[in-house]
Amino acid sequence: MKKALITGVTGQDGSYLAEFLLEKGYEVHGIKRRASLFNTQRVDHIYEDPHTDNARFKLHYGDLSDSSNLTRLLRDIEPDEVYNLGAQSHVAVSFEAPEYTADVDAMGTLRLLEAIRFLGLEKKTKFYQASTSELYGLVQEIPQKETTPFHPRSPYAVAKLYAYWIAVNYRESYGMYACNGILFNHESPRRGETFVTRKITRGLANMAMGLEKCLYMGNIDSLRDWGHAKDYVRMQWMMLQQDTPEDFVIATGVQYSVREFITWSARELGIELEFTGTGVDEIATITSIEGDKALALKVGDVVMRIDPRYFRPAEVETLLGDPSKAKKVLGWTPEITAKEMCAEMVMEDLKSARRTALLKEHGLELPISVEG
Ligand code: NDP
Ligand code: GDR
Repeated sequence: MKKALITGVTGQDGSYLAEFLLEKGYEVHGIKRRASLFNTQRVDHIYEDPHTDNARFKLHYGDLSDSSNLTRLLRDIEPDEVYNLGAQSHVAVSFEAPEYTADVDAMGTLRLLEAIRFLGLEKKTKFYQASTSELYGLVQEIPQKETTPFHPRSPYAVAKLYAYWIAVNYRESYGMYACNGILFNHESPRRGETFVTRKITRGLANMAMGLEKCLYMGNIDSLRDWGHAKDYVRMQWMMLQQDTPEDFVIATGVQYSVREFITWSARELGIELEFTGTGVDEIATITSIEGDKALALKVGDVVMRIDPRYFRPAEVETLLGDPSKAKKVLGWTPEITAKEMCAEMVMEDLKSARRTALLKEHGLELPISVEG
């Protein structure tokens, strides 16, 4: 039975990847951080009581800032595959916490690679690094492919640039099977609430149920190439099943604006919007409502305003990936379109908003708004 170790197993991708590898028959080990509240919601459904025989999903406490912890875990588990998905992954937050982001996202990657080498596992353990389209930042070429020059635009992207190159360096220096998946934005109903797609689907669903008043957004002209996390974790595994390690761009090859994503999400709730005004004065107003999903809203309501607090000190205006190498070499193509994914996210958030509204009706107030 193959063994995999996933850092970031409690995150969006980690949870889908753990499910995927369990289905493939792997023993899956995941690193979770100590927190004062439970933080394993995304993997609770695959939790197995460690006291039962043959449990194949095992969680360990750990942190990418702690070399001794990582080394001990690698020594005990001796994994065939390591997926380094753990990171402070929010671009805007990286401007607030640049040093922490560098420690976890850049140095954390080095700590893992060095532990593999120190333990003499460099010929056994394959290593996947969660690299990112943010490396392209101020884009030098459209669409972006594996050979496009990098120009990172945030402390997050600069930290990930180090991680990218240290993975390449360990491959070239020590013959390690280490590779980078340069993944463009991918989302799902499990996406963190402060990333733009989820902020929109959750915010509009909450408004439909009368739980929130308005969405406050940053740069809605921003263009992204959005895919579904389920398609992208399949690709992470495929990258480690080759004879030689290589780096791949993973994207859909289609881009949309944040404004378009707001429009689609509203339509899933039967709402048509009109965008008026420019810059920080732009607003989105409801022009019609069909069906009974948005009971708490009415024509004329303003559901989106711009809040400059969500502008970034340096913005990545446009990202569009060229996944042709992944298609040619690995036979990978994404199966879920951005629009289908948006519909799934809105429906899941609507279900959750309905539950919250019901609890509220019975006197239980839950916190709603999330800054991001
Ligand atoms: P999430 O933010 O959903 O998950 C990040 C995971 O990292 C969480 O499990 C988090 O733990 C964990 N983590 C954070 N800090 C530490 C630390 N100090 N030590 C150990 N673990 C830590 O990210 P995604 O699942 O969306 O992304 C996975 C990876 O892919 C990340 O590295 C991200 O930067 C990268 N990436 C993501 C893309 C996307 O569009 N989703 C695109 C390209 C790259 P906790 O749950 O406790 O917070
Ligand atoms: P990104 O994702 O920065 O691309 O990083 P995010 O969803 O945060 O932003 C996408 C674009 O939307 C614009 N935007 C807003 N973003 C947020 N979060 N909140 C807002 O209110 C808002 N309004 C407009 C942003 O400015 C940006 O242009 C994600 C993360 O998952 C990274 O870890 C990953 O590496 C990259 O995708 C690829």
